[in-house]
Amino acid sequence: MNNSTGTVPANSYIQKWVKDIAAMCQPDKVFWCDGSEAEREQLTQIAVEGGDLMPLNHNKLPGSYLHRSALNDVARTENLTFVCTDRQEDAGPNNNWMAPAESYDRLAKIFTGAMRGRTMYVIPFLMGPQGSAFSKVGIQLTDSVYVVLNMRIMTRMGKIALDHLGNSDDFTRCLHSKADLDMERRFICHYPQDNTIWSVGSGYGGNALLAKKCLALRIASKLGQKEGWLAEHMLIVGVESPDGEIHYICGAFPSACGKTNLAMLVPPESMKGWKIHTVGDDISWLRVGSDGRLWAINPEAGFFGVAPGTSFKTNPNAMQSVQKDTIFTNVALKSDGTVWWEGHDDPVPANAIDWRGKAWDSKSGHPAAHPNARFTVSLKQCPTYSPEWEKPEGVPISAILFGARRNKLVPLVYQSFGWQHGTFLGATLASETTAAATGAVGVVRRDPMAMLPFCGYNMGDYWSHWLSMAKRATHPPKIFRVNWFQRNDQGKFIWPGFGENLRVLRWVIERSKGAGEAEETAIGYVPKAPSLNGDGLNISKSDLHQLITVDRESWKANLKSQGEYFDKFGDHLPGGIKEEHKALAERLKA
Ligand code: OXD
Ligand code: MN
Repeated sequence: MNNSTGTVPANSYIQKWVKDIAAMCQPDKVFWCDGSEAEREQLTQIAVEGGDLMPLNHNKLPGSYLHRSALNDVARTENLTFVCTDRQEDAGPNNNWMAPAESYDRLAKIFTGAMRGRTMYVIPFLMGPQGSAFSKVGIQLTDSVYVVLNMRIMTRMGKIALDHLGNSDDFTRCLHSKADLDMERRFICHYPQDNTIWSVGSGYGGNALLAKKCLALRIASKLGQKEGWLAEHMLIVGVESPDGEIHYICGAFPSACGKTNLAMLVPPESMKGWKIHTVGDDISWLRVGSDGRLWAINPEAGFFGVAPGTSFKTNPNAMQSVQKDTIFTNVALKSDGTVWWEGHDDPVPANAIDWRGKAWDSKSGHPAAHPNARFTVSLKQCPTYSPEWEKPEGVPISAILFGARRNKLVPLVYQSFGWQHGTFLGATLASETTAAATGAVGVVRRDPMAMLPFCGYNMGDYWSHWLSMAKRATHPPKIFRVNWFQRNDQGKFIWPGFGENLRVLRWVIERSKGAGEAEETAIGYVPKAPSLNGDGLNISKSDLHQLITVDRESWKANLKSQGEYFDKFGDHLPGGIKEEHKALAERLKA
């Protein structure tokens, strides 16, 4: 190819595809990435010269940079995200849908000539450990050097991916252009039948780092259905008890509900000898092992974490992770060339440059950092990083948590009666919305398995797939629902959360081993207070009681809204979910 930099891979499928896309997008140059250190330096320099990255104070934050996005491009745009299948019902009521031909046609018009005057980067990336049966390869083409540098942190990028792929055609074709960043011409389209993603008009993480939500969840969930595994919006954490036994737990929570915090929590003073091992904070791929258990890998290689609210008090391990080699997006810049956000340990700066690049002081009346400001950093920089992340077979999962933000109704923790009931607990997950997606914040929306924005096919079929796993997983993990977010009548959070969540994990592990005290209620097994209590928990008896009480009348009222939601899935709603809904109603009546 004329005017290209780097080594063209031998794989003829890649060569042909890149040639076709270049003919459409018409970049000035093609840059073939190899993932090397020298290349990182070169790309960083390009990004700094082009204004995509600003160097921070390298004495205080070595190797770290600030990126400011366009003002209209600060979160995932779910309303502009589509699953393009031949039949609309295969995308389901949970997805926006466009017919593939129409969508390719509309987007091709926007992509045509979109990279004129720009460089098109070719990014091969591997999702999952090298040599693992779990792993998948993608190739992303993009005109954003910021995207390349983020993908370099978030994935295993370059030669390692090409080596894994060899001469095969089996890779996800990911095309991305910022184009003109116009919301009217922004589309994030998925073509599961072609193993293809086209994203145009946004440079924001979840819209533009196509490895993450687009491939590792939307495309992968569909591949999982076809191939018999699960792609989930779940953290993976290893919990080691004082006697040295490690149990791995997966946890699904909607965006910005504390997955990153939970994945790297610090045990409280009162739980000496307990240790945490971080395998992942956002995405799990789960398969049935030959032992009948579920095994999980984290396909990613970094954290794309929410900065506001992160501090040495709330998440010391995240803070330690971002002391070097970090890309900060839409945080505030202090006069000493370091960064700040709402909830940071440093005092509110007298003045700063806000995320928009404007002078800011505490009287400005708006946050200095965008509420969805982010840090991108390698997993390996986390003090609790677990080398099990590299294991091709993954880690065996003892328990799955489904969590969400609910002021009232949902107890701190309860266990399902079995796999089918656990699937029902996931299917009925609902949460108050956050700033991670555009739209109103704080309204309750149903978010089954925390996958509503990320399930790449009909959610009813996805629940069937979940139910079918029980046939092959003879020793499946136990399933729990958790809620750290109950408030009292004064509007205050009742549960201290953060490190104290380990008390809940301790009970979860005991229950997974067939031990632990619980009370059987209409909604599931709820812990007895002493299982959570003990040294150092500064919480009144009545508050503790509220945390683990099942309010039958409120649950009865909730049944109707569950039923209305399920009705949307028509014939695709599996019998097992209907059965559980009916059984819950009967238990509540009894
Ligand atoms: C994320 C999200 O960035 O869920 O992980 O929005
Ligand atoms: Mn997420």
